Amino acid sequence: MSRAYLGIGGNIGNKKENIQKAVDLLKNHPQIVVSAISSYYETAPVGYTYQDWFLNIVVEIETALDPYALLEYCNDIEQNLKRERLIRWGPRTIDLDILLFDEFVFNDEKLTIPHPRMCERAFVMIPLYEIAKNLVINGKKIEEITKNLKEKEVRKVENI
Ligand code: GSY
Repeated sequence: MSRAYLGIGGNIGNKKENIQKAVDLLKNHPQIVVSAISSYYETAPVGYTYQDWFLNIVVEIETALDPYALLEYCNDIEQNLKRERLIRWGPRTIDLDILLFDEFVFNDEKLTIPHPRMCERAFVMIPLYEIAKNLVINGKKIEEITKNLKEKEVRKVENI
């Protein structure tokens, strides 16, 4: 079994319901066990800033799938939830990103692991740190990476 971390988020429609449906679809797969789920976070948009705030979480899974099969299943979930994404970096119904997959480091035309922009993104690192305090990413402790990110643009939602 492998351990992987996925970032999930969206900013179109019912954000919480879309994230919950994505988590349920992960749980439905016979070769995936969802082992930890972060809190929900309201997060300022990164990339294209003239759009609504996102709702984001990070989940930890145990899986017998290989990274490409996992990527395909994540894409299926996005299709299943009728993902809308009108412009690159722009608003979207749901997005599932593979952040980490065991200790793998690789990069090809389909998949880059660790996710290439994850360490700059508070909306990824803050929920990830909540559920995985001892990770080392690209040789750096998660604690160090996370403390340099702007927490003010990422608000943990207490009652959702
Ligand atoms: O890569 C994920 C999609 N995305 C997000 C997101 O999930 N949250 C925030 N806050 N900004 C984002 N920009 C993009 S692109």
